[in-house]
Amino acid sequence: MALIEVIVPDIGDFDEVTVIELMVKVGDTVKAEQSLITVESDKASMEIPCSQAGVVKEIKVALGAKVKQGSVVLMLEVVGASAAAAPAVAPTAAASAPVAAAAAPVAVAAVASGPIEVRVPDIGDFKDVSVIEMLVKVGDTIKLEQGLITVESDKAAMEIPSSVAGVVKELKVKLGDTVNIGDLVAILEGSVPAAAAAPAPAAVAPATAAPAAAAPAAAAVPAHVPGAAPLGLPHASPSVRKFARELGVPLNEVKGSGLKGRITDSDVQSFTRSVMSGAVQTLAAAAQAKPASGGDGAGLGLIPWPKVDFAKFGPVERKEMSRIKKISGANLLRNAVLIPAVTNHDDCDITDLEAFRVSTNKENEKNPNAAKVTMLAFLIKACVAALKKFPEFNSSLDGDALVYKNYWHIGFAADTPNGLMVPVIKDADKKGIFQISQEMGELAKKARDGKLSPAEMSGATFTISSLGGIGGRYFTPIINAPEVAILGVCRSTIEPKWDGKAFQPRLTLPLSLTWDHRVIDGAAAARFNVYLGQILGDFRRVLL
Ligand code: CAO
Repeated sequence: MALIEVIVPDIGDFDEVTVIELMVKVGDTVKAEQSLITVESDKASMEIPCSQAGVVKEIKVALGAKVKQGSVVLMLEVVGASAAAAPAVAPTAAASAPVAAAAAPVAVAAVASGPIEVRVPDIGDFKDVSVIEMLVKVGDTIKLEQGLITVESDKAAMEIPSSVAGVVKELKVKLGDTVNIGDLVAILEGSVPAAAAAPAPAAVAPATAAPAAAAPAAAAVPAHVPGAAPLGLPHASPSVRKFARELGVPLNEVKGSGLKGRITDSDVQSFTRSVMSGAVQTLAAAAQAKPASGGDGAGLGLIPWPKVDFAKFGPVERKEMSRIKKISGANLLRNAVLIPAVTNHDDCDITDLEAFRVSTNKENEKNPNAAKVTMLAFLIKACVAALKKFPEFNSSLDGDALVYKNYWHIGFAADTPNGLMVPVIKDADKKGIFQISQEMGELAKKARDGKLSPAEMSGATFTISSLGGIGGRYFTPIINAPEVAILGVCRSTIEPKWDGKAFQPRLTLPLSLTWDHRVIDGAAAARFNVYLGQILGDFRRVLL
């Protein structure tokens, strides 16, 4: 057993670095190569590993302390070593220490203007470092020394800057790639400044395998030292970044409790705990929830909803909205915001259909079991025929794909004392007008009585909203997502229609078809309305 000093190894051309994290404590048993502290300059963060296994007896540095090559980090009790072996710690440590400082500038293969290859410079004795961030994209105009990518080993994260200014023509690496010295990072169109043209890969000093070589190597190259983290990236050591990635924690949402706001392992752990307990929501989750919950417009980058003290202007009464109104309001808002919706208005002639409906109801007046036939039932049946002819109206978006449904469940908006509800006539294609009328009556009553089950309100492939019993001319209904279209109908009126010889009084039904422009084109929408009008004008067409 012997007590040895573990000292800061050769860290290239960094003079003094700040201790930003203590990764072990007194009493810890550490392995060889285990990281002891994280230090940071204004260009790089690095973990200082231990060159030998042992037990930490005393820590000689404090958070925020400045250290440099040779500073004592801690006292380590090692097995089988003699006190005389202590000084050997430093060089050994140096060999395995991060050498971000020794990194050369990004090397270029050309000296004239034109396409320039930008390669990974000498990054010391790091091998197979992972590309963890792309800092530029093709077409970007970049400045001299601007970071191109961030790479990470298990010991350090470094930004690879460009030694030339120019326009990125091609990126030769992607996220997750592993790169080594000399690998091609990007091809730039630009001109090489005189100072940067010299260090081509061949000119880069040898890797700092031995401590003696490290300092001269670093000194020999211009000062394009990879930085610790790109602008805006949260402060965290590579091991913390790795830990956060494994847990899927968005580091930029974690508040660091370490020095200068640095994020530590325990910050990541407590963030994870808060998310799991529901106390905190990640931004991604919040962004998804925002449209549904109404929000205040901030998530969309809008100015906040006006807050007015209405009582200042006159007497007011505040009433909480019904649960249904709150739920439907959130859904309507999401659908209105997220769907690029367009509404086509049209008219159709339902003179003969209305005459047929009235006579049918008259025939059944004496039959107590026969449901009253409604115009809406005919509309449902006519829509099924149109949906079959134009299947995209009966589809839903699923990512980049369209899901075409081979069933025709038609929802209809029902006005209830508690708010809008949309019961669904399932398999409307298989049902006759009487059955649809009867089911509609039952479902509408249930809706008004607040007795609809979730199953009776789900599965619609298309919705009709009829204001015919109330009035109005046209309106712009909001699509009931994930459906892609909705038909609004208003009150039919007698209109004069020119038959080629004279104006004839015709019962005219106003149609308002709203459709999702991601799925449906204007021409298809116009055709849908025309076809629907033809069916409603002569219902025998349903049989064709
Ligand atoms: N043109 C002229 N008259 C019409 C008509 C039309 N397009 N549609 C219905 N009518 C008549 C009916 O024939 C009925 O007259 P009679 O009593 O003389 O037979 C009367 O208007 C009442 O009909 P109704 O609206 O009660 O029945 P319906 O089958 O047409 O509709 C239902 C049922 C549940 C859809 C309806 O009651 C309802 O709630 N509509 C409102 C839907 C709504 O709120 N939409 C807006 C959604 S967006 O906020």
